[in-house]
Amino acid sequence: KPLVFSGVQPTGNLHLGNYLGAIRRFVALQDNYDCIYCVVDLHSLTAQLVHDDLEDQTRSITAAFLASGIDPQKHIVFNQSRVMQHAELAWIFNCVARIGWMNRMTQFKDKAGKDRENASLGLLAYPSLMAADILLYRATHVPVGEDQKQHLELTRDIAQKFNNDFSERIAARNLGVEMQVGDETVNGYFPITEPIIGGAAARIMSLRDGSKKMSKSDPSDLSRINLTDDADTISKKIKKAKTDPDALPSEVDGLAGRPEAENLVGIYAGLADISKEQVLKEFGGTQFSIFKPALAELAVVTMAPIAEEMRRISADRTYVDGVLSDGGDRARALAEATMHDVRSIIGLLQDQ
Ligand code: AQP
Repeated sequence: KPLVFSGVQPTGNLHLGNYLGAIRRFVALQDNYDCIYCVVDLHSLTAQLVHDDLEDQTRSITAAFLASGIDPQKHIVFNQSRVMQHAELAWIFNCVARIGWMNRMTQFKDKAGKDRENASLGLLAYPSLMAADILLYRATHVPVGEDQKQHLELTRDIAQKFNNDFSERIAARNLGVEMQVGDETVNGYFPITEPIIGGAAARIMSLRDGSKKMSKSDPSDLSRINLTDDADTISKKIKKAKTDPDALPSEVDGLAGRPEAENLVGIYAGLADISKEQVLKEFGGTQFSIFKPALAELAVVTMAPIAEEMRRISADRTYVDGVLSDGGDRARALAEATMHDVRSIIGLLQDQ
């Protein structure tokens, strides 16, 4: 059965990129898939070990999931560290994946910066833990922003190598399933997960620099719209967003070489759930002095109810903690079933 897994790190204020690129799509997938949505707190240690308020950050991401419309009863919402099988499978994948694969990850290069020798080993191994998150539930689909595409390809490589390396042992235990990989039908234990990426909001850029993605860790708060920003702050940030002096073009091709204009059109399209073409049909020829207020109004109308609901849910800490505890119990049961198979496939002795 198709199963969706995705996660968000509790590393700071959620922003419009996280919402449009990921969380909003999590909500939309609930009708057609079984979904597992995770606050990936172990991942948040990779770039920064000591956090002042990791517990509250974890609760806040959970509140954002719930406020956006994720149903924790029909689906599973939990924080990663409650289910220790994530770390266990990540260790096994550390032994499946090759160092060269990790060294090629652009996110590692970006986040490690020039002083690579001093980056944590966890930052290098991040994609291995991400593969474990996904494959622990044998998830078939993963909705993410475009920045995660390379990590998902690596997840597929890890699944494929595990399936190949252990093919005889998987078959001997009758644990394989037939699956389609490209044109080939293969038998394996782990699925070759499909990313769900795309649409106008797959990559929302910084409001201050159209060449950088909108990010929680950008030091400038003006670079992003936070999920918790009030109406005035949203309007101010959009007003101050970097643009060029020209009017909006009527065709998408006309956005080429205009990253800031393209970004604002993409944000509008994402918020209104329409294509960039449709936005330009309405606003082609319009100056930013007209387009920006329209965008600000749409952002406020879309985001304000979520912020309000987040505040309401966050006030009930017992409820939020209960969701995570219950979700953790349900996730653990699924995760342990997978790990039992994996230990058996590898030959790690365990009670039968
Ligand atoms: N700018 C973005 N546009 C579209 N999608 C985005 N995502 C992140 N930024 C954008 C998607 O949001 C989900 C959760 O991201 P994450 O918090 O787990 O990790 P991240 O990609 O590292 O997010 P940030 O905001 O950039 O955090 P920091 O600054 O801590 O690195 C993912 O699906 C991601 O693709």
